[in-house]
Amino acid sequence: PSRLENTTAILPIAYGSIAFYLGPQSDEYHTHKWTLYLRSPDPNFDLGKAISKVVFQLHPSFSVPTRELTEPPFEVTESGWGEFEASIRIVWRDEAEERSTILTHGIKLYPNRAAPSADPASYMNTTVPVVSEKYDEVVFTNPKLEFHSMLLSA
Ligand code: SLL
Repeated sequence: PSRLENTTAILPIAYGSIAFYLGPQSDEYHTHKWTLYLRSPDPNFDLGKAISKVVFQLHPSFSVPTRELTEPPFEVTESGWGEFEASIRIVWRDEAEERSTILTHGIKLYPNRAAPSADPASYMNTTVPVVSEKYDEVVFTNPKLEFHSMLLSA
């Protein structure tokens, strides 16, 4: 009954990965250090107000592939050797009465090479990270009144 009618609420989100090549500190299984994250593109909005937890699902080669975070920053930092597709499940706060949102993100360790002849120095670089970020908007249809007003408050 407390759902608003003919209303949509929109929550902008940004998610992605940032990866650094480890250079001389590399070993066979740890060539890169990366962070997979979910954040608000609006620095004044605290995503923690809307989210009860974020579950990051990593590749099964990680010893603990499921990582749950109940407060910001919603991110996981790891070291590894390969690119893979991770999933990010957002569980909204109970009072929202919304189904969870599932995102996927390909963790990118290597930059796009312009040409096969590209200088390896351009991707074997320990100071320039490889960033892959997406911007998206979660749409809540006929949201609960309290959830809607919370999303509108900065
Ligand atoms: C594949 N793309 O499809 C590869 C999988 C998995 C990467 C890459 C584990 C690190 C660790 C890691 O980096 N896995 O064991 O700590 O086969």
